[in-house]
Amino acid sequence: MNKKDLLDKSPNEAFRNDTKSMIELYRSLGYRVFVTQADTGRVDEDLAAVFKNEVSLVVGHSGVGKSSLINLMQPELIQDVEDEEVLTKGRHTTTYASFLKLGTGGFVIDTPGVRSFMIKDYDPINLSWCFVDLRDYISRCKYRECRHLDEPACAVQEAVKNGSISPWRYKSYIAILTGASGREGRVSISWED
Ligand SMILES: Nc1nc2c(ncn2[C@@H]2O[C@H](COP(=O)(O)OP(=O)(O)OP(=O)(O)O)[C@@H](O)[C@H]2O)c(=O)[nH]1
Ligand SMILES: [Mg+2]
Ligand SMILES: [Zn+2]
Repeated sequence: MNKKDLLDKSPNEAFRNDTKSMIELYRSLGYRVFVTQADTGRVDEDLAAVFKNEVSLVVGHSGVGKSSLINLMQPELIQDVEDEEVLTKGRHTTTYASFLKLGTGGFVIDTPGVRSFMIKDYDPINLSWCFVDLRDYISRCKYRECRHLDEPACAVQEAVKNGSISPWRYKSYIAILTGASGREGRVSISWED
């Protein structure tokens, strides 16, 4: 999570609390979450250590600071970053993927920002398996081909309702499933419509 400074100075308390809860949620699922600020000019040592001895790919929405973070790790080429922060997401600064050797160790592929993505030949069974927190439930659904969307006797929907699965994660799942990932926040849950 980059741009920590903007979070710290946000007057929106609900946004600050939600972001903190989301970081904790992802950590509880076993993901390593780094909270960074790329424009301090100093690299986060723990983050650089993740890249060392590996080939990594940096992916995320346009303007979040991917190239800025990579530039702190002494890449063989300095990547362009947006001159001034533009609030309207009308353009991408990085327009092609580049493979870079890092002075701090390892190789990285910087990619242009994504606005949304969709898995073209999605298969709900494979997709739901990619969500570690859905795995325990998917085999307990009544229907083997359950998409966990609006099917009856769905163990995943039950787990969301009783709080065992975070609604944020479930919304991420249905956003990708339905091809609405760019509007993730606006995906609604069928029983809450
Ligand atoms: N406030 C703040 N601004 C940042 C931070 N990191 C990067 N920025 C600014 O955010 C803007 C976008 O940064 P980029 O590194 O170009 O973002 P990107 O993710 O590579 O964007 P694309 O190449 O379009 O995908 C630039 O103006 C950066 O200076 C940060 O930690 N805090
Ligand atoms: Mg970039
Ligand atoms: Zn199901």
